[in-house]
Amino acid sequence: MIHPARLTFALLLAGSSAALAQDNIDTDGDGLVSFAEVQAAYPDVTAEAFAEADGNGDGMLDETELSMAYGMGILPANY
Ligand SMILES: [Ca+2]
Ligand SMILES: [Ca+2]
Repeated sequence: MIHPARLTFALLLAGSSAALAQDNIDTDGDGLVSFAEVQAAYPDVTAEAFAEADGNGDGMLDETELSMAYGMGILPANY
């Protein structure tokens, strides 16, 4: 059985690595990742995949949407 504290630690690690990746993708540093910024990092990501990741449909990925995109495999987990 996995100790609950270890599981929490693993989740924290996963969260911080997603934040790091966001820093790399967010080239203009506004805290949101546009489709152009995603494509600069991942040329293979389509507009359809971006729209799928953009949960609230505002055309930008915030930290929550970005980590979901990684979790769902829309964006490559290992940047
Ligand atoms: Ca940006
Ligand atoms: Ca959004």
